[in-house]
Amino acid sequence: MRRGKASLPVAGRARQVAAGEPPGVGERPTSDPAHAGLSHPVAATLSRRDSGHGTLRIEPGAAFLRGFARSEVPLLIAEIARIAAAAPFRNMVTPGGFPMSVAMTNCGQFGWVTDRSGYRYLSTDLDGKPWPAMPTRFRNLAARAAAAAGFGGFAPDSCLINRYVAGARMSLHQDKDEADFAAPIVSVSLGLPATFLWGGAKRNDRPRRLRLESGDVVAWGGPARLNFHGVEPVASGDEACRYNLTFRKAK
Ligand code: MD3
Ligand code: FE
Repeated sequence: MRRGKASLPVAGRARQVAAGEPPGVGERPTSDPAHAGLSHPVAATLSRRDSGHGTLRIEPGAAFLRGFARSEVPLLIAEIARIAAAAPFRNMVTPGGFPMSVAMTNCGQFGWVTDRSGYRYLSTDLDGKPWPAMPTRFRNLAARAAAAAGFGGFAPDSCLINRYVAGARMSLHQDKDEADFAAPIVSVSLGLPATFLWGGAKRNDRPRRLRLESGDVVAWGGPARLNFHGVEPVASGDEACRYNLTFRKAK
């Protein structure tokens, strides 16, 4: 992925991005027969308008599943605590030498890391210890969400866990450190809400803004797989931090 540009110095200032509603947003329930059982990636449009639990908004390559993981948020956060006890969150350093404001750890066969040597997937943490196994609950959630978005058979080998304390952000970047862009990416938001930035194929495409709340899931693939995206600085609130689980097929 490359937070090449995703990462900013911890002290980095928020980047202002103009808000924009997606044009012609269509809201469709997951049960809509026109979108059930899709055998290939469809697409979804993201919108800040409330779509209600269990609905999808469709536009090429991305599906927004509001509240898809809501019922299991406490269990997911408990799993994160277990993983972090074995593989601690780190503010990893970009190749340019800047510590990221987002702290990260991983579980699964491969984990995304960065240091002065570059961005890459490793089977161990930077200290040489294998990543904790991906919990069955994580694996199942990712596969169910991908399937609901039209990406059947998703088998992630990597789960990056991002932790955003207030002020942490991720600037616009593409996820391109994976071997095969045919596989989708599934993102699960937990804890504090955040404003997600969803751009186009080019860095200069003006991003749309989408508020992601605890339990929301987004799946990306097909024509949207290499879109630029980022996260605005997280505001403080009722919870200590925001977590994002990012499921990928790394290799
Ligand atoms: C849009 N994390 O770690 S993944 C990342 O909230 C990252 O922490 C986000 O971006 C976060 O790289 C959530 C969202 C995502 C992932 C892949 C995409 C959005 C995407 C690919 C294409 C378009
Ligand atoms: Fe990303």
